Amino acid sequence: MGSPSAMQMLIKTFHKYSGKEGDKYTLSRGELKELLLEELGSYLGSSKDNEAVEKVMNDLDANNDGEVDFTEFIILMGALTVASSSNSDSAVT
Ligand SMILES: [Ca+2]
Ligand SMILES: [Ca+2]
Repeated sequence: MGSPSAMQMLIKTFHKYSGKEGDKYTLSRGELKELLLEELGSYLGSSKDNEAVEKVMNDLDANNDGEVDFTEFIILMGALTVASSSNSDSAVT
């Protein structure tokens, strides 16, 4: 079918935003916010505010360097997959 794998989608999405400023391979606070609002607006729902973004950022930034690297980003995607598994009928392996 030619549809990219979930992992390829993640990598593509990550790099679409991570390259905008500073380190090309990490998401700054601003880049993460943009990614969340553009790609995951439906997940954030009514909480599209700075506080929600800050919370996600703090949750994700495991090593507290102020940037979200790809490893940390994957953790978010894992959490979202778990959170949305109840209303999703697609199996990701
Ligand atoms: Ca960056
Ligand atoms: Ca980090």
